[in-house]
Amino acid sequence: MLIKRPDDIRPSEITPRSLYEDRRSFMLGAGALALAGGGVLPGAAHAQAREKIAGLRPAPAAYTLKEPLNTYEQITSYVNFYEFGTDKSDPLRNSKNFRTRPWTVVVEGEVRKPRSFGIEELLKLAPVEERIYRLRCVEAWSMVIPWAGYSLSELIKQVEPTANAKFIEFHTLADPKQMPGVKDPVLQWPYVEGLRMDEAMNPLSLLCLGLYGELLPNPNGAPVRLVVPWKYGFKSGKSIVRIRFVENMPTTAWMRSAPSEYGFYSNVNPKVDHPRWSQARERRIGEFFKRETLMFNGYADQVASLYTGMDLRKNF
Ligand SMILES: Nc1nc2c(c(=O)[nH]1)N[C@H]1C(S)=C(S)[C@@H](COP(=O)(O)O)O[C@H]1N2
Ligand SMILES: [Mo]
Repeated sequence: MLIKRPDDIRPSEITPRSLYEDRRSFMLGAGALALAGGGVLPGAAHAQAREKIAGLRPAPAAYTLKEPLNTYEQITSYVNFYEFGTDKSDPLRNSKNFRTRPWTVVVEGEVRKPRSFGIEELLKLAPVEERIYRLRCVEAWSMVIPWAGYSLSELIKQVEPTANAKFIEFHTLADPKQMPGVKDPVLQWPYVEGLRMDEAMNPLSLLCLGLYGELLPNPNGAPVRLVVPWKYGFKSGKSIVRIRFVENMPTTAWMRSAPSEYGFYSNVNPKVDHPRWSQARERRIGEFFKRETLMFNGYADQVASLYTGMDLRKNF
């Protein structure tokens, strides 16, 4: 299959909702398993089997943005997943044999009921919804993505956090045998991210298990990742293996690597520039002209109240 470079992707290739619906009804009729990338060609760029999510339901309107979706090809081929390489096109190629079964997520720390969850348990923990979110990367590009999952709060409820649980750390897999990028000290591995408890409990915070009605593709963080749509994309850790409830604000992998550039909060904020570039505008992948970046990535109504009284320049 051909992998397009971002500059080759035209606006007309962003899929209108109606076409996506058609594609999905086609897929529903075509049975549960298909090959990646229309992968009938020998030497297809990735060999991950594609599997439809059973019982997926549409999310309420508040979680379903009405904007044209980026295509499956854009979303899986233009990614940041440094464990599989730092070039945006590396993860698709380098993750094709990534093993996502068996998979366990350990949940520990300041909780009354620490335990681990197998990936099959996670798929059944709560009804899996399709949510259409904007994703805004700190590098000033964005996409509109149909994720599948449920609110992270569903998992948090299960383990009963104690009063000491003020923050949550998310640790993602760092397996040098499967992930060539982990040999590169570009970050300190494993990739660690974090949220304040109230951010994690906000219903927008998504425990994400799928994309375009199917289980998550490897380049996007299979089998389970976070999606926190009002924050820069790097807050949404991929391929999570450990969730730890803690009392103190975690130091994330990006804070460790460049503390002046990446703060803990990393809320999308057009008024606070990155030290090396402006955050006022962004390029929607597939579009030519830049668009204005929205405060909290357009989710201010749902999340601005989490930060009342905080100086968002200091707490960047
Ligand atoms: N484990 C891990 N998670 C990660 C990253 C990464 O390098 N490793 N990159 C982040 C960045 S910078 C972005 S923009 C989003 C991109 O998610 P997407 O490629 O699925 O859109 O993943 C985030 N999660
Ligand atoms: Mo990013």
